[in-house]
Amino acid sequence: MYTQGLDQAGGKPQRRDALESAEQLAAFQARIDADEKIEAKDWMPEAYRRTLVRQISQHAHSEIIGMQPEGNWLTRAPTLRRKAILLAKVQDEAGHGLYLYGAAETLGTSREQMVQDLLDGKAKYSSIFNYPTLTWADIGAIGWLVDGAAIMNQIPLCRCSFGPYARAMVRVCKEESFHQRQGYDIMLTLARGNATQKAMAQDALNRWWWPSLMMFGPNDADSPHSAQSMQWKIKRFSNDELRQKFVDATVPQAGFLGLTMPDDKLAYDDESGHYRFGEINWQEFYDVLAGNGPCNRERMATRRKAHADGAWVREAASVYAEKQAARNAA
Ligand code: BYC
Repeated sequence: MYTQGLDQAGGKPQRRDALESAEQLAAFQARIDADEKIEAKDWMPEAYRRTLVRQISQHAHSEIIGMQPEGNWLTRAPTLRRKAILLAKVQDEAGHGLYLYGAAETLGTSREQMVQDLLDGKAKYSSIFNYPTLTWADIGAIGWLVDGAAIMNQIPLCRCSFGPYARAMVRVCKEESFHQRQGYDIMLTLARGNATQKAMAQDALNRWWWPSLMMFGPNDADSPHSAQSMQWKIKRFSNDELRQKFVDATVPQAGFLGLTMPDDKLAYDDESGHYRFGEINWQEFYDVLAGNGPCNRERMATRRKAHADGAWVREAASVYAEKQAARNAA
């Protein structure tokens, strides 16, 4: 649990928030309103710090767990070229996780603590990674749709008010855009292939479309954190705004592939200039968040095993660091 925000007062734990003055809070909001970047050592409200640790660490966990569905296809990629590309992509996701843990650590929570929160089931990761990758076309659909949704959400995060997060996102977004193109390239190859290949691409689109829309989070009216995060300019667009942008950008791409969106309510609305789409199955979303998606247990079991298997590496690295420090001191 994040404890840095707690003080002992009269023997009772008291949130530091209670000690924040109206002047401090107003001065902080004025900096945000003036589009100044907040840096790690600057004064910030404890609730702002907690929100960032929550969001950035969950984002980092998503990158790390997100390696699993695609890693599943590394040994079965159809060509050497596809395998090399997929390997590079999966390694990029590990890198994103590391930049993000680094950005979150500047807020005073250790990586060990954040990882422990994930392993203990206290911290979330993106719902999307609890779905299985059944065919090679799923790798195309993940790149096209999941990375496409991720970019839509992450480009505005490059302008997030917290400097270390915003700067980490610049590089992440560049890499995500390559990931999205490689996914679309797989889909294009399959869509232009024989009837079986085209059917595989359509099937992957059918299964990944709705979970991709869920990546943006609950509708604005049901999103407890949005209003405050928008006021602090952590979020620059609401969940529904980003979801709509994603739908508007992606529907024509499906048309170019000659694939059909699995939504009979999808229609272009001339008046608003947007695609209208059907109702998301929010029950499914909350079931996945509660740990009951198709692959939640498998994903966490794999992560716990990887963490346990890596214990000797962490131990060796810290003993080596201690030896170096002792040698330098001598
Ligand atoms: N899945 O008030 P809300 C990637 C949670 S990785 C799970 O709207 P907020 C990639 C939310 O955390 C993609 N949980 O929250 C990697 C909150 O729960 P807590 C990950 C979700 O934070 C490898 C509660 O629901 N991207 O790109 O204002 C390969 C209420 O929601 C989800 C990021 O993490 C979900 N889909 O907005 C390929 C981006 N949605 O914390 C690709 C950074 C909501 O109170 N994060 N929840 O227990 C964000 O932009 C925001 O945190 C969200 C949610 C838009 C996700």
